[in-house]
This record gives sequence, C-alpha cells and structure tokens, in this order.
Amino acid sequence: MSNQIAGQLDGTGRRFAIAVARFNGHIVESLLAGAIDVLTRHGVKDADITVARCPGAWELPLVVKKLSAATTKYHGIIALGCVIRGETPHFDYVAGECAKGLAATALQSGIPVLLGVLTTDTTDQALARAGLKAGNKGADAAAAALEMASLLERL
Ligand code: INI
Repeated sequence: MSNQIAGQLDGTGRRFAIAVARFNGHIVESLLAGAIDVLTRHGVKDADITVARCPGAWELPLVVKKLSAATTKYHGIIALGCVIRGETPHFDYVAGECAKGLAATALQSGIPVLLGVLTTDTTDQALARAGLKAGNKGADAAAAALEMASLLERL
C-alpha cells in the first residue's frame, strides 16, 4: 500500500495574506471577492485575512516577499492581479517578472505563494475568468492556498 500525502481544504485556525494589484481594479476586485469567499467558507476568520494593495502586478513579488517575512506568520500568501496583453507592450515583462518573482519568493520563504494573476489577451477573457463565466481565478488561488497550507504541514 503506497503512502499517500495530500492537503485538505480546511482553513480553521489559519492565517492568510492577499496581495492585490490595483491595475485593472474592476477585475481584480472580483478576484479578491472570490478569494475571500472561498477562505471564509472553509473556516478562515475574517480577522485572519490581511489584504495589502499595491499599484500593479509588477509590484506584487516585493509585497509578497515583505509579507512572507512579516512577524505575523501566514500559512499562505495569495497574489492577485490582472495583466492584459492588448493594453501594454510591456505585457511580457510585467506578467513574466511577476510570475518569476512570486515563484522565487515561495521557494525562498517556504510559505505557499499562490498565483492568482490573470494573464489574458483581452479584457473580455479577463472578465470571464474573474467570475463572469469561466470560474474565478481568485477563488481557485484561495482553494490552492488552503490545500498547500495543509499539505506542507503533512510533508
Ligand atoms: N500592471 C498590471 O497589473 N496589469 C497590466 O495590465 C499593466 N499594464 O497593462 O501595463 C500593469 N502595468 C503597471 C505595472 O504593473 C507597474 O505598476 C508600473 O509599471 C509601475 O512600476
């Protein structure tokens, strides 16, 4: 019989931080609502959720790095943003460096860092993934945060 280890979606007694980029705010606020909804429905108290806002996706890695080193120890940090290709020739830099920075912070800190950053070609695609018709990437990232927090405790 193999030894199987997996995380559960139980947020009881856990603390999470959410870093939120203000750029494309109408979309990112829907990601934030989805993330908070999933966390609280799985037992995380409102008081145990910290939300930190920054200008854009480019700034998310630094904010997440500071949160990962904060005195309050979080069980997971969720990064939320929205980068739309049609709106900027900087798409590849902003989206690429954001993802790279977040991945590096997770590995350096040992704290799960969840990628809830939409990268789409159009605003319609982003809206669809922010709760309109193709799920909510913020909610997905929050579920992954719960799972990873539980999994890391068991590994
Ligand atoms: N930031 C985003 O989060 N999404 C974008 O689509 C975007 N565009 O289109 O440029 C964007 N740019 C701002 C960037 O994240 C920084 O805040 C800015 O360059 C200041 O450092």
